[in-house]
Amino acid sequence: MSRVDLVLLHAPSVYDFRERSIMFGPVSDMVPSTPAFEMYPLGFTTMAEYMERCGLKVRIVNLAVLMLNRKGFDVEAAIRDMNPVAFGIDLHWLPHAHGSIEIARIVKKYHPETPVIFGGLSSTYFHEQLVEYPWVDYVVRGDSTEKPITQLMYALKHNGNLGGIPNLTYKTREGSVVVNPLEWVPDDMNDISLDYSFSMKSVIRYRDMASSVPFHDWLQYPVCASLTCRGCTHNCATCGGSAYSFRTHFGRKKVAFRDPELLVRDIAHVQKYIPGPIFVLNDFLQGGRDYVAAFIRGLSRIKLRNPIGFEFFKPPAEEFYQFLNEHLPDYSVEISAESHDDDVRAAFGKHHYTTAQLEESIAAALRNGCSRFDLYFMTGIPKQTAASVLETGAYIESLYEKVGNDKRLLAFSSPMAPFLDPGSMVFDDPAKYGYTLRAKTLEEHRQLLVQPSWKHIMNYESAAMSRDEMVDATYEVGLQLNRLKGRLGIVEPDVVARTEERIHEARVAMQRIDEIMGLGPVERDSALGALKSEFERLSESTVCEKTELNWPARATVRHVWNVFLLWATENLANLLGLRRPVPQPVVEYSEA
Ligand code: B12
Ligand code: SF4
Repeated sequence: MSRVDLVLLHAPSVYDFRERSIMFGPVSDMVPSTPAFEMYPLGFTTMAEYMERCGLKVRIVNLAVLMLNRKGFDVEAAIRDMNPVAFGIDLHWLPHAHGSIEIARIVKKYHPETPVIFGGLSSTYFHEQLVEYPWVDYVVRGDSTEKPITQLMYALKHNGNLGGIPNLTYKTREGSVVVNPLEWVPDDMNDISLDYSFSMKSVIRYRDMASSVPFHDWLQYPVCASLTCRGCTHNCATCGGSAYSFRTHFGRKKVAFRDPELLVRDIAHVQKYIPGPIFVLNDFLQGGRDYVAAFIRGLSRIKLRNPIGFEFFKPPAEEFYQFLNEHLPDYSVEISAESHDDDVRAAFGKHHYTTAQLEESIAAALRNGCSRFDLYFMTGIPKQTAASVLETGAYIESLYEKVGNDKRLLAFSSPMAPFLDPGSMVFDDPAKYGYTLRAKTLEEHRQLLVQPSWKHIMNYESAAMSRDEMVDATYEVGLQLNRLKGRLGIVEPDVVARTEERIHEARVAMQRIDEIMGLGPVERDSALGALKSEFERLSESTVCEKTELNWPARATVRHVWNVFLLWATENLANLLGLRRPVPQPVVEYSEA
């Protein structure tokens, strides 16, 4: 097999999480990942698919999943045995600040001459600090790097000129840092593709399923994402993906949409091979009436059978749910209301709807065939006090009463943790929103990540609620919701009992860590080390069972047959040395 051009590596949040004793807490309870945050960015798939179309060979290696799945997996040996033209590492989510930089160090240890390229939103925000690390050569900035990274790869392979590559930050041989303009910010998402058959072909080609699964339990719960747009029209104060953040730090002045026909094509591909639910990320209602109609009618045209879920940034009206119900056999909805209190939600930046409007929308969805309505709340947001958080349980109980205790409604609450997003309005001006930052630089965040508990790791403190209050309120709401779901028969009694027990134990463990922090360094390390397995057990599915988040999936003979066909054609192509010709996007580069 010919040499791979680019290996994209995804690190765990904390590199040596298997050895360290850290109580990560409920930081990843609302996402499919474990606290290692093993899910790689969707952008790995869009970049890899684009580069392959341009004739480059790209491989995704999810080191975090490999480390989770195999206790003895030797990261250094695996990296040593790779030999690509360049390595790419994501530092998209700031919680990877420790793992990503450590992986870069290991890459340079075994391959000192091989270029190391970073990218992602956090890399963009901290690009100048990032290239100061001796193990990082390039940062490709921005939210759309498919084209600039292809240009960079051409330049690296053919000794091309780096000066003309947009969005690139790099170190010269003499060690000075060059920052090219952030000019590549496309107005639409039509040149790229979130094509899951690309990932499947890659599994077949490298005979390696374990390296490219998106997260730990993906094979049990094969959820797929569909992306309507890049950017956001809203301005939530703590969000690093807000309109403000995109404008100020990522060069994006307006939201870039994917053409609805292309979106439908992406989803048709998923439905061919994968039985899992499809989650449409980023509220497509932001695209306007015509966009919405074209997308939903398109899904009806392909006779979508997979369950499909939509995220909405504000509660839709009844006519819209009627429209969904007419066209889709199985749809679900997700809204992050953050707080039941209108003032708190408004302070967060979601002043565009009230709790009363939200309630009307939930009732309308449930009347119009919605399979499931997930409602999310968050602790740690502006103006939110512990007392306000503690009202959540009673509020949700009253909400259930209003919808006749309908079990299709599922409410969750989680903390804003471990970090307040870099590049958010609060991060950039904390005092204005009543916050103090406990870390500002990339290195400070890297150090925070190896603190003993999520309370010590958090990068902020709100004037309205101390970190101790926040930890306590988070666990208390977890208990309230767990008991409520038990009473309503939404969660089985044995699961309710297990969750209750886990939350109690987690609270005790947090107190124990505070006591341990009062000891001298040697006793402290040994006392924390003794609690390692306890911490691991109490940091997964803490405030609810992760499976509660899952939508149903059903595999059919048709999926098995289509995967077999793909396997057969891909293997034949590999055997005969054929790579099917594909249209090449125009990517220019200049000789040095
Ligand atoms: C979709 C989404 C998710 C999905 C993730 C799907 C996925 N696998 O990517 C879910 C819901 C699971 C999720 C989870 C989380 N998310 Co999120 N998410 C988003 C959202 C809404 C959209 C992202 C998107 O559209 N991506 C588009 C795809 C195609 O591009 P991409 O993946 O970003 O990749 C491109 C670039 O970033 C860059 N790039 C990325 N990696 C690399 C690597 C290299 C080498 C290069 C060159 C380039 C590069 O190039 C790519 C191609 O153009 C944004 C908010 C927003 N408005 O943008 C938040 C956002 C990215 N998420 C955020 C956070 C904090 C999280 C969590 C940590 C929350 C938590 N505590 O659980 C987790 C982490 C999950 C994990 N790793 O396990 C923050 C990140 C802030 C920060 N800088 O740290 C954001 C900005 C806002 C927010 N608070 O939600 N998230
Ligand atoms: S949290 Fe707010 S600003 Fe951030 S992506 Fe969601 S709606 Fe947009």
